[in-house]
Amino acid sequence: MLSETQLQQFEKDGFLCVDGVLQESDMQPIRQEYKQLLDELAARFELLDDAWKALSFDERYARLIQRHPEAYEHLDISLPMASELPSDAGIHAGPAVFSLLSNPALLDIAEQIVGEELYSNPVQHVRMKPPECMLDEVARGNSNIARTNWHQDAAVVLEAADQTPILTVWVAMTDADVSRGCMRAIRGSHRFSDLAMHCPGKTGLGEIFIPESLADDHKTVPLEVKAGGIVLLHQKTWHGAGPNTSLDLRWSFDLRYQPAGLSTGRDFFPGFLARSTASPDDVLRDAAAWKASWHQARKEISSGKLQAVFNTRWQAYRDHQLCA
Ligand SMILES: O=C(O)CCC(=O)C(=O)O
Repeated sequence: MLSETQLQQFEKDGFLCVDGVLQESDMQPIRQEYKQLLDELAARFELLDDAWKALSFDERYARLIQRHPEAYEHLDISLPMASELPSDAGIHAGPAVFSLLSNPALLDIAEQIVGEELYSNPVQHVRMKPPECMLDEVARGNSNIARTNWHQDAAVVLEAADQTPILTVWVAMTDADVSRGCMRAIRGSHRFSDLAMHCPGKTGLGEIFIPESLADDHKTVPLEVKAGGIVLLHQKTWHGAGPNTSLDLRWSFDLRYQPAGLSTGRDFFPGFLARSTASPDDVLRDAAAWKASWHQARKEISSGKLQAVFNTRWQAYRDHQLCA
């Protein structure tokens, strides 16, 4: 649980780093699930040879993503941000990830900020960033595997969620310091008046960004935490992440929670009730049902029954001089 001082710090700064929230026993099943997933992907992409077997987890991931950056979608915990989805689009919705989303230590903290009716917002990702020197120019433009441009999370969801208080809970699976490309933020930026101007992504719908020149006017704070620590972010806090200049993997999950009953800003993707005092029987406790909900969304989006729309509000700035 957060102390009163920590809660006030979060209010004031728009971010809070908290070490020691998850135990090794919380993280071990996720490491195990991803280890198995990497082997499955190695088989799919024909990398499963004797050399593969001799590699560590970090080395296996680096080899896979270097040769097949497109494999990333099978590791992510959301469907790809694309309006046209193939019926077999990749997503990882395994039971260990569902346990993380429902982890009592994370929910206790989220409840202190969001309230008792906690809904898991489906804007969620895994970020697995190998040393950036291993990546080519194209991969370096992908914030899931390399640096993350300045942005506000409120700008990443549709306008329908402008009034929804969405809390980002960023979970470190490895230590995250400056050399590994930890997040960085601008203190108090959640209290700047309007949403900042964001440019449409150059390399993908998810890559909208606040022009560097606007962020350059402010002092930035590195959000360093150890593995098992978390970073809380207000939805309007300006933040991003530097490159991983170390020789180690930088691995994190960004999860989001909000009060139940409000738009998530991506209502075509499935969220779920994670904790509730008013309707405890409606809390989702079944990992298989969660996975099925993502598969159902994929079916409906790929068949055209459901429309998936991302970040349309920033298209108007495509030719803006600051977006060049
Ligand atoms: O982990 C990162 O590099 C970026 C995460 C992020 O931008 C977020 O959680 O909103």
